[in-house]
Amino acid sequence: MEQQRLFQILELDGTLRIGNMVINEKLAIEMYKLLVLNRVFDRKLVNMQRKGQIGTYAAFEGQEASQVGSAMALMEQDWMFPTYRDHAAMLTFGYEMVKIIWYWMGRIEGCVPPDNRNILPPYVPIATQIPQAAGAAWASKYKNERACSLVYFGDGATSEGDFHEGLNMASVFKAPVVFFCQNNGYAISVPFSRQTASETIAQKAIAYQMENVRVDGNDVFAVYVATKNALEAARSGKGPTLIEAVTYRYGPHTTADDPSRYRSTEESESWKSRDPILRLEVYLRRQGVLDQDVQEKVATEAERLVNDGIQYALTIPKSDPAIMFNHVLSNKPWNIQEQESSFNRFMQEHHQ
Ligand SMILES: Cc1ncc(C[n+]2csc(CCOP(=O)(O)OP(=O)(O)O)c2C)c(N)n1
Repeated sequence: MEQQRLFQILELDGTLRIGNMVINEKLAIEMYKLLVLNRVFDRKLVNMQRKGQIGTYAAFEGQEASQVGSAMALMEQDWMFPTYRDHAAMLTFGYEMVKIIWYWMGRIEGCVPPDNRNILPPYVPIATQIPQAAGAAWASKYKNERACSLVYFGDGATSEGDFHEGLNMASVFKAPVVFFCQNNGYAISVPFSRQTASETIAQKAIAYQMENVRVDGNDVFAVYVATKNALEAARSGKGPTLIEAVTYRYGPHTTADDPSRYRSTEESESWKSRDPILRLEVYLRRQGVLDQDVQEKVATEAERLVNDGIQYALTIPKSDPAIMFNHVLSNKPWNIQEQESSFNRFMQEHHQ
């Protein structure tokens, strides 16, 4: 079977594949600033984990273009359903940086969406968000709100029943949802070749009579255009699209993982020639809008913003562990009540 074409705009040498396509300079610079900001953020959060300031962390380095490009295509009224790895998407759409840090500090405050944005807290159970996004999109359509849902998930999530149920329902009801799969090659240690016998994730949409695009996930222009088109189609009643963004995570699955156990350094190094930031830099330099000076300014500003965010995040008082019994069920069943009392007794006896 012939493999589906990869949608690309930005070549590795900084030229555009679609010759006559006009990329707005202002947008390209905005993309660049966001890519750099997110890379700095990601690296500093890994450092925070190493210093014991946060418990664990799921890094996204390498996947910045997939997340920034797709989130930039959203409109204010849209809904975002992110996973535990989609901080760049969340930051791009307006989630406050400090709240992402609080989330990883185990603070409930990190799960509160901004007032003016429909951003769900990061989903950890794999694929749960997919049917929920289909449902939210269907509700928007029912209420004539012209809002779309953009739902993120990884290649591993496509093996869950929730993926198929969500796609099926969305397609039947022409729900305005964009299913955005970041195929980063691995689900923890499981490589793509062991995840599915399908050659691509995108082709899975065909069974649901759904539009699909397989896009170069390290090409921020292509991701942006593919997502924008899919959202426009959804908004105009044409139904959902499945986007497969082909990308790679440079680092471990989380800070608790050692990727050298299941993949070679040569493999991860080989992806660096397709790095999303370097690629955009080459383009911007060719266009004459980026030089050493601008590059340094962008980097310094990103450092400042992230350092400020971290400093502010660290001022929050230590969390009360007893809140782990709250916020899941409105009426606590007897077994949870029992656990809560025994926990409180233990804390009184040992920690007063
Ligand atoms: C329902 C469920 N099963 C298993 C897990 C454990 N788990 C956490 S991350 C992960 C891999 C997910 O891989 P993928 O969907 O490709 O996303 P990625 O982590 O690569 O972004 C698994 C199996 C979980 N969180 N939820």
